[in-house]
Amino acid sequence: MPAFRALPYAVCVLALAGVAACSSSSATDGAATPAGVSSTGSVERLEVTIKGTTVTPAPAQVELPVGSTLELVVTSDHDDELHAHGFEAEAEIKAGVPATLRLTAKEPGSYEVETHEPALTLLTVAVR
Ligand SMILES: [Cu+2]
Repeated sequence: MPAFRALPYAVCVLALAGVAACSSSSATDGAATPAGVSSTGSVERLEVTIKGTTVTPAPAQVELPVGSTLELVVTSDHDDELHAHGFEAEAEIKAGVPATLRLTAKEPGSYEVETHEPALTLLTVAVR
């Protein structure tokens, strides 16, 4: 999905067009952009939905500059564990309840974010 990396900017452009305010933090928890990435300064937000073994949006690589933060909001239809390799970050997921994991990029590299039950790769974070 080559267009995926450009999403933060695409969303920003849309925001300028009046879809949503670029600078406003997502108080609506993505009701307007269920599968999108939006940018709030140095924090990017990505929402992922899991239904069984299906991950939406499809697993892709997200680029994250060193020093910026990715706020990952994961909603699953079952209880699970969320694990971000390299960031040493974990979160419990309760069925139907959005779980938020904040990943701050420190070391350049490529890191997988996954769930454990079942083992699914949600995305790869490429820190640059
Ligand atoms: Cu793991």
